[in-house]
Amino acid sequence: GAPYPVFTRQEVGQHRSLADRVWVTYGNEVFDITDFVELHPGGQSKILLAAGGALELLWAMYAVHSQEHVLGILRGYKVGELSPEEQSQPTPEDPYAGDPPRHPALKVNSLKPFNAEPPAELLTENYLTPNQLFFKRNHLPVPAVDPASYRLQVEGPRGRTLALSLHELKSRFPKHEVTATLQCAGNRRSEMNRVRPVKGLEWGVAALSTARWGGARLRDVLAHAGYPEEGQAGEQHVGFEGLDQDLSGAAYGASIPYSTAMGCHGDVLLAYEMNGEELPRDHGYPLRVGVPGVVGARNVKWLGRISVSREESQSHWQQNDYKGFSPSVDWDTVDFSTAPAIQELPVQSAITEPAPGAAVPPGELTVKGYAWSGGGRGVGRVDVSLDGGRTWHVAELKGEEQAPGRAWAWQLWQLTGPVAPGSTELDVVCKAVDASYNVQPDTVAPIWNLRGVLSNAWHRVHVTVVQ
Ligand code: HEM
Ligand code: MTE
Ligand code: MO
Repeated sequence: GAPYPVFTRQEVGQHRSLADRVWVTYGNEVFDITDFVELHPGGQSKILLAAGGALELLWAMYAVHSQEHVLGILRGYKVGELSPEEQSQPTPEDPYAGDPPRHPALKVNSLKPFNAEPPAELLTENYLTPNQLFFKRNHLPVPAVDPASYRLQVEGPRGRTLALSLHELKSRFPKHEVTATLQCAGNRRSEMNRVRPVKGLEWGVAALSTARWGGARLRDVLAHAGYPEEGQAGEQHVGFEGLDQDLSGAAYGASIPYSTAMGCHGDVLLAYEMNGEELPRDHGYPLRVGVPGVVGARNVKWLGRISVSREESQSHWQQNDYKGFSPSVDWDTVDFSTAPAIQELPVQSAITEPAPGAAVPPGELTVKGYAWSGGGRGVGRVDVSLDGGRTWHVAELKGEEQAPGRAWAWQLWQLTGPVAPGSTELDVVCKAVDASYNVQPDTVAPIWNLRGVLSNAWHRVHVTVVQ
Protein backbone atom coordinates (compact mmCIF):
# COMPACT_ATOMS: atom_id res chain seq x y z
CA GLY A 1 0.00 0.00 0.00
CA ALA A 2 0.87 3.66 -0.08
CA PRO A 3 3.45 4.68 2.50
CA TYR A 4 2.07 6.29 5.65
CA PRO A 5 2.66 9.98 6.28
CA VAL A 6 5.59 10.70 8.59
CA PHE A 7 5.26 12.77 11.79
CA THR A 8 7.52 14.08 14.50
CA ARG A 9 6.81 13.44 18.19
CA GLN A 10 6.09 17.13 18.48
CA GLU A 11 3.34 16.91 15.86
CA VAL A 12 1.86 13.90 17.65
CA GLY A 13 1.97 15.91 20.87
CA GLN A 14 -0.41 18.49 19.41
CA HIS A 15 -3.23 15.93 19.40
CA ARG A 16 -4.02 15.50 23.05
CA SER A 17 -7.73 16.18 23.42
CA LEU A 18 -10.97 15.04 21.82
CA ALA A 19 -11.29 18.50 20.23
CA ASP A 20 -7.78 18.33 18.69
CA ARG A 21 -8.14 14.56 18.18
CA VAL A 22 -6.23 12.06 20.27
CA TRP A 23 -3.01 10.64 18.84
CA VAL A 24 -0.61 8.18 20.43
CA THR A 25 2.56 6.36 19.38
CA TYR A 26 3.47 2.72 19.84
CA GLY A 27 6.87 1.65 18.57
CA ASN A 28 7.45 3.64 15.38
CA GLU A 29 3.79 3.98 14.53
CA VAL A 30 1.28 6.78 15.03
CA PHE A 31 -2.41 6.17 15.81
CA ASP A 32 -5.46 8.41 15.92
CA ILE A 33 -7.53 6.77 18.65
CA THR A 34 -10.14 9.54 19.04
CA ASP A 35 -13.00 7.23 18.12
CA PHE A 36 -11.86 4.54 20.54
CA VAL A 37 -11.64 6.77 23.63
CA GLU A 38 -15.30 6.34 24.42
CA LEU A 39 -15.14 2.58 23.86
CA HIS A 40 -12.11 1.93 26.05
CA PRO A 41 -12.85 -0.87 28.57
CA GLY A 42 -10.49 0.75 31.08
CA GLY A 43 -12.31 4.10 30.97
CA GLN A 44 -11.84 7.44 29.20
CA SER A 45 -9.70 9.10 31.83
CA LYS A 46 -7.11 6.32 31.67
CA ILE A 47 -6.73 6.22 27.91
CA LEU A 48 -6.51 10.02 27.75
CA LEU A 49 -3.37 9.86 29.91
CA ALA A 50 -1.60 8.64 26.78
CA ALA A 51 -2.93 11.46 24.57
CA GLY A 52 -0.16 13.01 22.48
CA GLY A 53 2.50 10.59 23.74
CA ALA A 54 3.80 7.03 23.83
CA LEU A 55 1.74 4.07 25.02
CA GLU A 56 4.69 1.98 26.26
CA LEU A 57 5.20 3.82 29.53
CA LEU A 58 1.56 3.53 30.52
CA TRP A 59 1.02 0.01 29.27
CA ALA A 60 3.91 -1.19 31.43
CA MET A 61 1.51 -0.60 34.33
CA TYR A 62 -1.39 -2.48 32.78
CA ALA A 63 -0.18 -5.76 31.33
CA VAL A 64 -3.74 -6.46 30.17
CA HIS A 65 -2.69 -4.72 26.92
CA SER A 66 0.02 -7.16 25.90
CA GLN A 67 -2.48 -9.34 24.08
CA GLU A 68 -2.97 -9.78 20.38
CA HIS A 69 -6.59 -8.59 20.41
CA VAL A 70 -5.56 -5.28 21.98
CA LEU A 71 -2.82 -4.69 19.40
CA GLY A 72 -5.36 -5.59 16.74
CA ILE A 73 -7.66 -2.81 17.89
CA LEU A 74 -4.75 -0.37 17.88
CA ARG A 75 -3.69 -1.30 14.33
CA GLY A 76 -7.11 -0.28 13.09
CA TYR A 77 -6.38 3.33 14.04
CA LYS A 78 -2.98 3.73 12.37
CA VAL A 79 -2.52 7.09 10.64
CA GLY A 80 1.25 7.42 10.23
CA GLU A 81 4.76 6.66 11.29
CA LEU A 82 7.41 8.48 13.23
CA SER A 83 10.18 10.13 11.28
CA PRO A 84 13.34 7.97 11.32
CA GLU A 85 15.35 10.32 13.57
CA GLU A 86 12.62 10.04 16.25
CA GLN A 87 12.31 6.30 16.29
CA SER A 88 14.23 5.60 19.47
CA GLN A 89 11.68 3.91 21.65
CA PRO A 90 11.07 4.94 25.20
CA THR A 91 12.26 2.14 27.47
CA PRO A 92 9.69 1.88 30.20
CA GLU A 93 10.95 1.27 33.67
CA ASP A 94 9.02 -1.69 35.06
CA PRO A 95 6.68 -0.29 37.74
CA TYR A 96 6.55 -3.80 39.21
CA ALA A 97 10.31 -4.18 39.63
CA GLY A 98 9.98 -3.48 43.36
CA ASP A 99 7.35 -6.16 44.05
CA PRO A 100 8.31 -8.71 46.73
CA PRO A 101 9.32 -12.35 46.00
CA ARG A 102 6.47 -14.90 46.10
CA HIS A 103 6.00 -18.57 46.91
CA PRO A 104 6.49 -20.75 43.81
CA ALA A 105 3.50 -22.98 44.63
CA LEU A 106 1.04 -20.14 44.00
CA LYS A 107 -1.01 -20.35 40.82
CA VAL A 108 -0.49 -17.02 39.12
CA ASN A 109 -3.52 -15.42 37.53
CA SER A 110 -1.78 -12.20 36.53
CA LEU A 111 1.86 -11.32 37.14
CA LYS A 112 1.63 -7.52 36.85
CA PRO A 113 -0.31 -6.65 38.94
CA PHE A 114 0.29 -9.78 40.99
CA ASN A 115 -2.75 -12.00 41.50
CA ALA A 116 -2.41 -15.56 42.65
CA GLU A 117 -4.13 -18.32 44.60
CA PRO A 118 -2.78 -21.43 46.31
CA PRO A 119 -3.48 -24.88 44.83
CA ALA A 120 -6.86 -25.99 46.20
CA GLU A 121 -5.53 -29.09 47.96
CA LEU A 122 -2.92 -27.00 49.82
CA LEU A 123 -5.54 -24.44 50.86
CA THR A 124 -7.37 -26.78 53.22
CA GLU A 125 -4.25 -28.37 54.72
CA ASN A 126 -4.15 -25.60 57.33
CA TYR A 127 -6.92 -23.90 59.25
CA LEU A 128 -4.86 -20.70 59.29
CA THR A 129 -3.42 -20.21 55.82
CA PRO A 130 0.36 -19.69 55.95
CA ASN A 131 1.09 -16.11 54.90
CA GLN A 132 3.13 -17.20 51.91
CA LEU A 133 0.24 -19.28 50.56
CA PHE A 134 -2.50 -16.75 51.37
CA PHE A 135 -4.13 -15.65 48.09
CA LYS A 136 -2.89 -12.31 46.78
CA ARG A 137 -4.99 -9.77 44.93
CA ASN A 138 -3.25 -6.54 43.89
CA HIS A 139 -4.58 -3.96 41.45
CA LEU A 140 -1.29 -2.05 41.20
CA PRO A 141 2.41 -2.36 42.09
CA VAL A 142 3.13 -3.03 45.77
CA PRO A 143 4.15 0.31 47.30
CA ALA A 144 7.40 0.47 49.26
CA VAL A 145 6.51 2.02 52.61
CA ASP A 146 9.16 3.24 55.06
CA PRO A 147 7.85 2.25 58.51
CA ALA A 148 9.74 5.06 60.25
CA SER A 149 8.19 7.90 58.27
CA TYR A 150 4.82 6.18 57.78
CA ARG A 151 1.81 8.14 59.09
CA LEU A 152 -1.82 7.08 58.98
CA GLN A 153 -3.91 10.16 58.19
CA VAL A 154 -7.27 10.20 59.96
CA GLU A 155 -9.56 13.06 59.03
CA GLY A 156 -11.25 14.23 62.20
CA PRO A 157 -14.86 15.43 62.55
CA ARG A 158 -13.96 19.12 62.70
CA GLY A 159 -11.54 19.30 59.81
CA ARG A 160 -8.48 18.45 61.88
CA THR A 161 -6.41 15.56 60.49
CA LEU A 162 -4.57 13.21 62.83
CA ALA A 163 -1.28 11.70 61.68
CA LEU A 164 -0.55 8.48 63.58
CA SER A 165 2.82 6.74 63.43
CA LEU A 166 3.08 2.96 63.54
CA HIS A 167 4.48 3.22 67.03
CA GLU A 168 1.47 5.26 68.16
CA LEU A 169 -0.94 2.79 66.57
CA LYS A 170 0.74 -0.08 68.40
CA SER A 171 1.16 1.63 71.78
CA ARG A 172 -1.84 3.93 72.23
CA PHE A 173 -4.53 1.44 71.32
CA PRO A 174 -4.98 -2.04 72.76
CA LYS A 175 -4.04 -4.84 70.39
CA HIS A 176 -7.04 -6.90 69.35
CA GLU A 177 -6.93 -10.22 67.50
CA VAL A 178 -9.51 -11.72 65.17
CA THR A 179 -9.45 -14.94 63.15
CA ALA A 180 -11.16 -14.11 59.88
CA THR A 181 -11.50 -15.44 56.37
CA LEU A 182 -10.93 -13.00 53.52
CA GLN A 183 -12.64 -13.74 50.22
CA CYS A 184 -12.32 -11.93 46.91
CA ALA A 185 -15.60 -11.07 45.17
CA GLY A 186 -14.20 -12.94 42.15
CA ASN A 187 -13.58 -16.25 43.92
CA ARG A 188 -14.80 -19.10 41.64
CA ARG A 189 -15.24 -16.69 38.72
CA SER A 190 -13.90 -19.31 36.27
CA GLU A 191 -17.09 -21.37 36.80
CA MET A 192 -19.19 -18.35 35.87
CA ASN A 193 -17.01 -17.74 32.84
CA ARG A 194 -17.78 -21.25 31.60
CA VAL A 195 -21.51 -20.51 31.56
CA ARG A 196 -21.02 -17.29 29.56
CA PRO A 197 -17.91 -15.12 29.28
CA VAL A 198 -17.41 -12.55 32.05
CA LYS A 199 -14.77 -9.86 32.46
CA GLY A 200 -12.15 -10.37 35.16
CA LEU A 201 -9.38 -12.61 36.48
CA GLU A 202 -9.98 -16.34 36.15
CA TRP A 203 -10.03 -17.31 39.82
CA GLY A 204 -10.50 -20.94 40.82
CA VAL A 205 -11.86 -21.94 44.25
CA ALA A 206 -8.95 -20.54 46.28
CA ALA A 207 -9.34 -16.75 46.10
CA LEU A 208 -10.00 -16.88 49.83
CA SER A 209 -7.81 -17.64 52.84
CA THR A 210 -7.89 -17.39 56.61
CA ALA A 211 -5.55 -15.65 59.05
CA ARG A 212 -5.37 -14.49 62.62
CA TRP A 213 -5.16 -10.72 62.27
CA GLY A 214 -3.80 -8.45 64.98
CA GLY A 215 -4.03 -4.69 65.28
CA ALA A 216 -5.82 -1.68 66.70
CA ARG A 217 -9.61 -1.59 66.65
CA LEU A 218 -10.81 0.81 63.97
CA ARG A 219 -13.48 2.10 66.35
CA ASP A 220 -10.85 2.98 68.99
CA VAL A 221 -8.95 5.05 66.44
CA LEU A 222 -12.14 6.73 65.21
CA ALA A 223 -13.17 7.51 68.80
CA HIS A 224 -9.70 8.93 69.43
CA ALA A 225 -10.18 11.20 66.41
CA GLY A 226 -13.41 12.47 68.00
CA TYR A 227 -16.13 10.44 66.29
CA PRO A 228 -19.26 9.38 68.20
CA GLU A 229 -20.31 5.77 68.58
CA GLU A 230 -23.54 6.41 66.70
CA GLY A 231 -23.07 8.20 63.41
CA GLN A 232 -24.98 11.41 62.73
CA ALA A 233 -26.35 12.39 59.33
CA GLY A 234 -22.87 13.26 58.06
CA GLU A 235 -21.34 10.04 59.33
CA GLN A 236 -22.67 7.26 57.18
CA HIS A 237 -19.56 5.77 55.61
CA VAL A 238 -15.94 5.30 56.57
CA GLY A 239 -13.60 5.58 53.59
CA PHE A 240 -10.11 4.15 53.16
CA GLU A 241 -7.34 5.05 50.75
CA GLY A 242 -4.33 2.87 49.97
CA LEU A 243 -0.83 4.15 49.27
CA ASP A 244 -0.86 2.30 45.94
CA GLN A 245 -1.65 4.75 43.17
CA ASP A 246 -2.30 4.42 39.49
CA LEU A 247 -0.70 6.60 36.84
CA SER A 248 -3.29 9.31 37.21
CA GLY A 249 -2.43 9.52 40.92
CA ALA A 250 -5.70 7.91 42.00
CA ALA A 251 -5.30 5.72 45.11
CA TYR A 252 -6.98 2.36 45.57
CA GLY A 253 -10.00 3.18 47.73
CA ALA A 254 -13.13 1.73 49.29
CA SER A 255 -15.61 2.39 52.09
CA ILE A 256 -17.76 0.53 54.58
CA PRO A 257 -20.89 1.68 56.45
CA TYR A 258 -20.18 3.70 59.60
CA SER A 259 -22.18 1.17 61.64
CA THR A 260 -19.91 -1.65 60.44
CA ALA A 261 -16.80 0.35 61.33
CA MET A 262 -18.05 1.16 64.83
CA GLY A 263 -19.68 -2.30 65.18
CA CYS A 264 -20.38 -3.24 68.77
CA HIS A 265 -17.78 -6.01 68.84
CA GLY A 266 -14.98 -3.84 67.54
CA ASP A 267 -13.75 -6.58 65.26
CA VAL A 268 -12.88 -4.24 62.38
CA LEU A 269 -9.11 -3.90 62.62
CA LEU A 270 -6.31 -1.69 61.52
CA ALA A 271 -4.10 -4.74 61.25
CA TYR A 272 -0.32 -4.74 61.50
CA GLU A 273 -0.01 -8.47 62.19
CA MET A 274 -0.99 -11.55 60.22
CA ASN A 275 -0.66 -14.99 61.84
CA GLY A 276 1.66 -13.57 64.47
CA GLU A 277 4.05 -12.07 61.94
CA GLU A 278 4.49 -8.53 60.75
CA LEU A 279 2.04 -7.90 57.89
CA PRO A 280 3.80 -9.06 54.65
CA ARG A 281 4.30 -6.50 51.88
CA ASP A 282 1.81 -8.22 49.55
CA HIS A 283 -0.87 -8.04 52.25
CA GLY A 284 -0.55 -4.33 52.99
CA TYR A 285 2.59 -3.63 55.01
CA PRO A 286 2.66 -1.79 57.31
CA LEU A 287 -1.13 -1.45 57.89
CA ARG A 288 -4.35 -2.70 56.34
CA VAL A 289 -8.02 -2.62 57.18
CA GLY A 290 -9.49 -5.96 58.22
CA VAL A 291 -13.27 -5.94 57.86
CA PRO A 292 -14.34 -9.46 58.78
CA GLY A 293 -17.37 -10.82 56.97
CA VAL A 294 -17.06 -8.21 54.21
CA VAL A 295 -15.81 -8.68 50.65
CA GLY A 296 -12.00 -8.56 50.18
CA ALA A 297 -12.15 -5.34 48.15
CA ARG A 298 -13.06 -3.25 51.23
CA ASN A 299 -10.08 -4.60 53.21
CA VAL A 300 -7.81 -1.81 52.00
CA LYS A 301 -4.09 -2.58 52.12
CA TRP A 302 -1.17 -0.14 52.57
CA LEU A 303 -3.66 2.09 54.35
CA GLY A 304 -2.80 5.77 54.00
CA ARG A 305 -5.94 7.65 54.89
CA ILE A 306 -9.25 7.25 56.70
CA SER A 307 -12.15 9.65 56.22
CA VAL A 308 -15.77 9.77 57.30
CA SER A 309 -18.47 10.97 54.97
CA ARG A 310 -22.11 11.18 54.07
CA GLU A 311 -21.16 9.41 50.84
CA GLU A 312 -19.55 6.12 49.91
CA SER A 313 -15.98 6.20 48.61
CA GLN A 314 -15.89 7.81 45.18
CA SER A 315 -13.17 5.40 44.00
CA HIS A 316 -13.59 3.35 40.86
CA TRP A 317 -13.62 0.17 42.99
CA GLN A 318 -16.55 1.32 45.11
CA GLN A 319 -18.55 2.99 42.35
CA ASN A 320 -17.86 1.16 39.09
CA ASP A 321 -16.73 -2.28 40.14
CA TYR A 322 -17.51 -4.93 42.81
CA LYS A 323 -21.24 -4.79 42.25
CA GLY A 324 -23.69 -7.53 41.31
CA PHE A 325 -26.21 -7.47 38.46
CA SER A 326 -29.02 -9.49 36.95
CA PRO A 327 -28.01 -12.08 34.33
CA SER A 328 -29.94 -9.95 31.82
CA VAL A 329 -27.54 -6.98 32.17
CA ASP A 330 -24.74 -6.72 29.61
CA TRP A 331 -21.97 -4.19 28.96
CA ASP A 332 -24.27 -2.06 26.80
CA THR A 333 -27.00 -1.76 29.43
CA VAL A 334 -25.07 -1.88 32.72
CA ASP A 335 -25.67 1.04 35.09
CA PHE A 336 -23.22 0.90 37.96
CA SER A 337 -24.76 3.91 39.69
CA THR A 338 -27.95 2.11 40.75
CA ALA A 339 -26.50 -1.22 42.00
CA PRO A 340 -25.45 -1.50 45.65
CA ALA A 341 -21.74 -2.01 46.35
CA ILE A 342 -20.94 -5.49 47.63
CA GLN A 343 -20.26 -5.54 51.38
CA GLU A 344 -21.21 -8.73 53.30
CA LEU A 345 -20.71 -11.82 51.17
CA PRO A 346 -23.20 -14.67 50.72
CA VAL A 347 -22.74 -18.26 51.94
CA GLN A 348 -20.01 -20.15 50.12
CA SER A 349 -18.44 -23.61 50.03
CA ALA A 350 -16.22 -25.58 47.68
CA ILE A 351 -14.52 -28.93 47.29
CA THR A 352 -10.73 -28.88 47.46
CA GLU A 353 -10.22 -32.66 47.25
CA PRO A 354 -10.55 -34.69 45.06
CA ALA A 355 -9.41 -32.52 42.16
CA PRO A 356 -11.64 -32.27 39.06
CA GLY A 357 -10.92 -35.20 36.75
CA ALA A 358 -9.12 -37.24 39.42
CA ALA A 359 -9.12 -41.03 39.26
CA VAL A 360 -10.46 -42.41 42.55
CA PRO A 361 -10.57 -46.00 43.84
CA PRO A 362 -13.87 -47.87 44.39
CA GLY A 363 -15.19 -48.48 47.88
CA GLU A 364 -15.05 -45.22 49.80
CA LEU A 365 -14.25 -41.66 48.86
CA THR A 366 -13.01 -38.89 51.15
CA VAL A 367 -14.03 -35.40 50.13
CA LYS A 368 -12.58 -32.21 51.67
CA GLY A 369 -13.37 -28.56 51.37
CA TYR A 370 -14.18 -25.27 53.05
CA ALA A 371 -17.37 -23.40 53.93
CA TRP A 372 -17.88 -19.82 55.02
CA SER A 373 -20.49 -17.09 55.14
CA GLY A 374 -20.27 -13.31 55.31
CA GLY A 375 -21.54 -10.99 58.02
CA GLY A 376 -20.31 -13.21 60.86
CA ARG A 377 -23.16 -15.64 60.16
CA GLY A 378 -20.98 -18.72 60.25
CA VAL A 379 -21.73 -22.12 58.78
CA GLY A 380 -24.52 -24.31 60.10
CA ARG A 381 -24.04 -27.41 57.97
CA VAL A 382 -22.36 -28.72 54.84
CA ASP A 383 -24.08 -31.33 52.67
CA VAL A 384 -22.07 -33.49 50.29
CA SER A 385 -23.39 -35.67 47.50
CA LEU A 386 -21.47 -38.34 45.58
CA ASP A 387 -24.23 -38.79 43.00
CA GLY A 388 -24.80 -35.35 41.52
CA GLY A 389 -27.21 -34.22 44.24
CA ARG A 390 -29.67 -37.12 44.39
CA THR A 391 -28.59 -38.23 47.87
CA TRP A 392 -26.75 -36.27 50.53
CA HIS A 393 -24.42 -36.83 53.47
CA VAL A 394 -23.67 -34.37 56.24
CA ALA A 395 -19.97 -33.47 56.42
CA GLU A 396 -17.93 -33.16 59.57
CA LEU A 397 -16.95 -29.56 60.28
CA LYS A 398 -13.70 -28.37 61.84
CA GLY A 399 -12.92 -24.87 62.89
CA GLU A 400 -12.37 -22.34 65.62
CA GLU A 401 -15.40 -21.87 67.80
CA GLN A 402 -16.64 -18.32 67.32
CA ALA A 403 -19.53 -16.47 68.96
CA PRO A 404 -22.85 -16.20 67.08
CA GLY A 405 -22.84 -13.14 64.83
CA ARG A 406 -19.05 -13.05 65.03
CA ALA A 407 -18.26 -16.27 63.17
CA TRP A 408 -15.79 -14.59 60.84
CA ALA A 409 -13.69 -17.62 59.94
CA TRP A 410 -14.33 -20.59 57.71
CA GLN A 411 -15.01 -24.19 58.66
CA LEU A 412 -12.98 -26.89 56.98
CA TRP A 413 -15.02 -29.99 56.33
CA GLN A 414 -14.55 -33.61 55.44
CA LEU A 415 -16.78 -36.48 54.45
CA THR A 416 -16.04 -40.12 53.76
CA GLY A 417 -18.86 -41.75 51.84
CA PRO A 418 -19.60 -44.98 49.94
CA VAL A 419 -18.93 -45.16 46.21
CA ALA A 420 -21.92 -46.89 44.64
CA PRO A 421 -20.78 -50.37 43.50
CA GLY A 422 -20.20 -50.55 39.75
CA SER A 423 -20.08 -46.78 39.19
CA THR A 424 -17.44 -45.56 36.76
CA GLU A 425 -17.93 -41.82 37.31
CA LEU A 426 -19.01 -39.65 40.21
CA ASP A 427 -20.44 -36.17 40.40
CA VAL A 428 -19.29 -34.88 43.77
CA VAL A 429 -21.28 -31.89 44.98
CA CYS A 430 -21.18 -29.70 48.09
CA LYS A 431 -23.45 -27.01 49.47
CA ALA A 432 -23.40 -25.11 52.73
CA VAL A 433 -26.11 -23.63 54.93
CA ASP A 434 -25.24 -20.61 57.06
CA ALA A 435 -26.47 -19.68 60.53
CA SER A 436 -29.42 -17.80 58.99
CA TYR A 437 -30.30 -20.88 56.90
CA ASN A 438 -29.26 -19.10 53.74
CA VAL A 439 -28.30 -21.71 51.12
CA GLN A 440 -26.14 -21.67 48.02
CA PRO A 441 -27.99 -21.64 44.68
CA ASP A 442 -27.85 -24.98 42.86
CA THR A 443 -26.63 -23.68 39.50
CA VAL A 444 -24.56 -20.81 38.14
CA ALA A 445 -26.76 -19.52 35.28
CA PRO A 446 -29.38 -17.73 37.42
CA ILE A 447 -26.67 -15.83 39.33
CA TRP A 448 -24.44 -15.14 36.30
CA ASN A 449 -23.37 -11.50 36.11
CA LEU A 450 -21.16 -9.70 33.62
CA ARG A 451 -18.36 -9.05 36.10
CA GLY A 452 -18.31 -12.62 37.38
CA VAL A 453 -18.64 -11.75 41.07
CA LEU A 454 -20.50 -13.57 43.88
CA SER A 455 -20.04 -16.98 42.25
CA ASN A 456 -21.36 -19.27 44.98
CA ALA A 457 -23.40 -22.01 43.34
CA TRP A 458 -23.13 -25.62 44.57
CA HIS A 459 -19.61 -26.73 43.77
CA ARG A 460 -19.39 -29.78 41.52
CA VAL A 461 -16.37 -31.95 40.85
CA HIS A 462 -16.45 -34.78 38.35
CA VAL A 463 -14.16 -37.76 38.98
CA THR A 464 -13.69 -41.21 37.45
CA VAL A 465 -13.70 -44.44 39.46
CA VAL A 466 -10.81 -46.69 38.53
CA GLN A 467 -11.55 -50.34 39.39
C1 HEM B 1 -8.37 -2.46 29.45
C2 HEM B 1 -7.41 -1.15 24.87
C3 HEM B 1 -4.85 2.64 26.48
C4 HEM B 1 -5.78 1.33 31.06
C5 HEM B 1 -8.30 -2.43 28.06
C6 HEM B 1 -8.88 -3.44 27.20
C7 HEM B 1 -8.63 -3.06 25.92
C8 HEM B 1 -7.86 -1.84 25.98
C9 HEM B 1 -9.07 -3.80 24.66
C10 HEM B 1 -9.63 -4.69 27.67
C11 HEM B 1 -8.65 -5.83 27.71
C12 HEM B 1 -9.23 -7.14 28.17
O1 HEM B 1 -9.97 -7.16 29.19
O2 HEM B 1 -8.93 -8.16 27.54
C13 HEM B 1 -6.63 -0.02 24.92
C14 HEM B 1 -6.13 0.67 23.76
C15 HEM B 1 -5.43 1.76 24.22
C16 HEM B 1 -5.46 1.72 25.65
C17 HEM B 1 -6.37 0.25 22.31
C18 HEM B 1 -4.68 2.82 23.46
C19 HEM B 1 -4.95 3.19 22.25
C20 HEM B 1 -4.82 2.59 27.85
C21 HEM B 1 -4.07 3.45 28.72
C22 HEM B 1 -4.34 3.07 30.01
C23 HEM B 1 -5.25 1.98 29.96
C24 HEM B 1 -3.17 4.58 28.23
C25 HEM B 1 -3.82 3.60 31.33
C26 HEM B 1 -3.09 4.64 31.51
C27 HEM B 1 -6.58 0.22 31.01
C28 HEM B 1 -7.08 -0.48 32.18
C29 HEM B 1 -7.81 -1.57 31.71
C30 HEM B 1 -7.76 -1.53 30.27
C31 HEM B 1 -6.82 -0.09 33.63
C32 HEM B 1 -8.48 -2.64 32.56
C33 HEM B 1 -9.87 -2.37 32.89
C34 HEM B 1 -10.42 -3.51 33.74
O3 HEM B 1 -9.81 -3.88 34.77
O4 HEM B 1 -11.43 -4.07 33.36
N1 HEM B 1 -7.69 -1.49 27.30
N2 HEM B 1 -6.21 0.63 26.04
N3 HEM B 1 -5.53 1.70 28.63
N4 HEM B 1 -7.03 -0.45 29.88
FE1 HEM B 1 -6.61 0.12 27.98
N1 MTE C 1 -6.04 -2.58 48.91
C1 MTE C 1 -5.24 -1.86 48.13
N2 MTE C 1 -4.67 -0.75 48.63
N3 MTE C 1 -4.99 -2.20 46.85
C2 MTE C 1 -5.57 -3.34 46.29
O1 MTE C 1 -5.31 -3.63 45.12
N4 MTE C 1 -7.13 -5.23 46.63
C3 MTE C 1 -8.37 -5.56 47.35
C4 MTE C 1 -8.13 -5.59 48.84
N5 MTE C 1 -7.42 -4.42 49.27
C5 MTE C 1 -6.44 -4.11 47.10
C6 MTE C 1 -6.63 -3.70 48.44
C7 MTE C 1 -8.97 -6.81 46.95
S1 MTE C 1 -9.96 -6.78 45.58
C8 MTE C 1 -8.89 -7.94 47.73
S2 MTE C 1 -9.73 -9.35 47.33
C9 MTE C 1 -8.04 -7.97 48.94
O2 MTE C 1 -7.36 -6.74 49.15
C10 MTE C 1 -6.99 -9.07 48.82
O3 MTE C 1 -6.18 -9.11 49.95
P1 MTE C 1 -4.90 -10.04 50.00
O4 MTE C 1 -4.02 -9.72 48.83
O5 MTE C 1 -4.27 -9.77 51.31
O6 MTE C 1 -5.40 -11.46 49.90
MO1 MO D 1 -10.98 -8.84 45.32
